[in-house]
Amino acid sequence: SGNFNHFWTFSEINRYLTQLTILYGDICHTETLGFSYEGRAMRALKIGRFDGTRPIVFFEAGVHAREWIAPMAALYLIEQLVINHHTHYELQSVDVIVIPVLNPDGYEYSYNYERLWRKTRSPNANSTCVGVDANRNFAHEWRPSNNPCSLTYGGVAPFTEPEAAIVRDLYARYQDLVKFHIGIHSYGLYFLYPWGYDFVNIDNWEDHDLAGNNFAEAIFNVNGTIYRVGNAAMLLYTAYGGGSDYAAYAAAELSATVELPGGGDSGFDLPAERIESVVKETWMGLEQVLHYVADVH
Ligand code: 0X9
Ligand code: ZN
Repeated sequence: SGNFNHFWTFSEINRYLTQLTILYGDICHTETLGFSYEGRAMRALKIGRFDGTRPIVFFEAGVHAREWIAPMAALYLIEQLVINHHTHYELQSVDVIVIPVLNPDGYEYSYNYERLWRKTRSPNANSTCVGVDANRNFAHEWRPSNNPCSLTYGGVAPFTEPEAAIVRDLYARYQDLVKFHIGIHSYGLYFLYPWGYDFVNIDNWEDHDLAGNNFAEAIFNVNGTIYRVGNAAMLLYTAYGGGSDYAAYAAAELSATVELPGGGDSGFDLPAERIESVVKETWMGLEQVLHYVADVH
């Protein structure tokens, strides 16, 4: 099993995923969904049968490079689901897809060169500024933006970034089998549901609110960490072309962005000593997401 006392390098993460599929090949496998701008594999761990009938819960982390705690939380979730597979009744009816590092170029760049890097690493025409915010590069309520140097630059068009396009492709492939989409981010202690592009609630916001409160309560019961649950635009800010909005628009019955705890000087550089307690409490919340889907479907 993994060591949650330090932040793993991208190659450590890949070795871990490969190792798990060797040891537990009967219940999980990895799939390379595409390649980043710099050619790194964007891998998913898939747990379950994927026979075209079972509901799917889809977790993605690491779309923002500097939010290192997010991939760690996704890896801890993977570990719990795979190693303790038989203790999770929800896995008898639900399939799970986890992308622990959706933006591997950015993650490597943040790890090796610039701790607070956020975006992808693709070049922008007529600019020395690099990268697009992949969480502004989705087609639902995408808006043109004119400043490639902005941290939230959405690109010249939706899905210019392979990091967003592979999520689009997953929805094209699995469509409404995907019942719940969770984007794992940091930081802020939020469970944010659509819509994020405007101050308007998604039709089934009450279901989102219930699922979010289950998530928050399970986490509160671990260490007393308090999450706020609500509409993404109202609770945080509006953002165009986000992945959670796209998921809800494309097919997912429920969709949320979770913002894990902050720490360190910037909020993103949580000290390594805190990883273990954060991923453990987060797992208790994410398990409720699986229960929600298993119990409803
Ligand atoms: O701005 C984002 O992409 C997310 N926050 S982060 O600090 N991790 O970058 C929040 C996205 C949630 N959606 C909206 N607030 N609309
Ligand atoms: Zn983020």
